Amino acid sequence: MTDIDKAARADAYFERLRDANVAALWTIPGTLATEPTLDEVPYVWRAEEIFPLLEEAVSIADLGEDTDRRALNASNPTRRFGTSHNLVAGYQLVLPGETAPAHRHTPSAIRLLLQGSGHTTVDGEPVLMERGDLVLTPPNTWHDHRHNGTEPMIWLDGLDVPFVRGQHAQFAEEYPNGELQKITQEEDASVHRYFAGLNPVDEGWEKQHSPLNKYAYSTSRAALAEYHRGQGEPAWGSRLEYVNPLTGGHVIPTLSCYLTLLPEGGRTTVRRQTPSAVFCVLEGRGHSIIEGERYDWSENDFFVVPSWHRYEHVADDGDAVIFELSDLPIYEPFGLLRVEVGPKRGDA
Ligand code: GTQ
Repeated sequence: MTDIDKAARADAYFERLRDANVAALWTIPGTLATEPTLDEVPYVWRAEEIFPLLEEAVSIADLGEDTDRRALNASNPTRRFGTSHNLVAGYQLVLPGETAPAHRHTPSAIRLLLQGSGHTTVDGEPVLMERGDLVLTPPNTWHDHRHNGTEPMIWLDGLDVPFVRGQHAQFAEEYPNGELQKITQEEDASVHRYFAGLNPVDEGWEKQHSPLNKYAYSTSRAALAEYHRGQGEPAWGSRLEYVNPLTGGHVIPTLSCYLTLLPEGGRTTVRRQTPSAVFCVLEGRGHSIIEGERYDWSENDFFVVPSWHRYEHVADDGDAVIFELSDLPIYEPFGLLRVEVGPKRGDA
C-alpha cells in the first residue's frame, strides 16, 4: 500500500468516524497535555474606569423594574462570560433608598463592601456591610440588598456561576411576590454567635458552608496586623484565610477567601497554582507581575490571575491590603490542587 493510498483511506475513515460521532484519540489535540494551557489572560478592572460606568447604569436600569441586580460582570477578555473559567466577579451598585428583591440560587456569592454602607439580608439575618467587610451568600440562601444610608453603596460581587453552570447545576428562584424576605434574626446575629472564637454547642449546624455571614473588616484587618507583627513583619507579607469557625475549613464548598498584608516596598513570594483567583485591592497602590507582565493596581481595583499563571504582588505606595477570592476548594477533593511557591526573597 502506498502512502497516498493510506492517506486517502485515513481521510475517508475519519469522515466515517465523524458520522458515527466518535473521534480517534490520536487526532484530538490536548487530550493528554502535559500541563494546563494558559488560555485565559490576566486583566485589571480599574475602579476609576468601571465605577463611572456603573453609576451611568442608574439612568439605564431601574432596580426592581429593569433588573433585580444592578451589577457589571467582569469577563475575561478571552471569554464571553466569566472572569475565569470558574469565577465571575464584578461591581454592584445600590443607591440610598433602593432595595434589590430577595432570591436564592445554587451558585454561591461573596460580597466585599467598597463604598457606602447598607444591608444584605441572608436567610432572615440583616447583615450590616461596611468598607472591607466580607459577606457570604452561601448556596441556596435567600438574599436581598437594602440601602438605608446616604452614600451610594458599591461592592465587589464574586460568584462561582461559571463552575455551577458548567456542572449543569444552576437553579434559581425568586422570593414570593418579588419582595424583600422576612427578617427573622437580629442584625449580625451570626457574628454575635461566633465573635469570640467560641462555638455554640447545641445549634445543630448541618450545612457545608460557614455559619458566619460576615467577616467584619475591623476584625480581619486587626487580626492580619497582629499576625504580621508576630511574624516579624516579613517583606514578603502575611496572608490569612477566612475560615468556617466550626471546621477551620473554607468558607463555602466551592470558594475560599484570603486577606494579604504586604508592607510598602515588599514583594510576595512567586506563586503558581491550578486554581484561579480574583484579587481586590482594599488598601495601597502597587503592581503584580503575572507571567512576566506588569499589572498596576490601586484601591478598589480588582484583577484576575487565571490558572497556572506565575504571579507576585509588589506594594509600591503604602502598605497594601489585598482581598482574594479563589476557586481552590473545587480542586481539592479531586486531587487537582497543585501549588508551586518560590523562595522567600526577604528585603534583598
Ligand atoms: O447580588 O444577589 O452579580 O444573585 C449575580 C447574581 C449578584 C446578587 C450578582 C446575584 C447577585
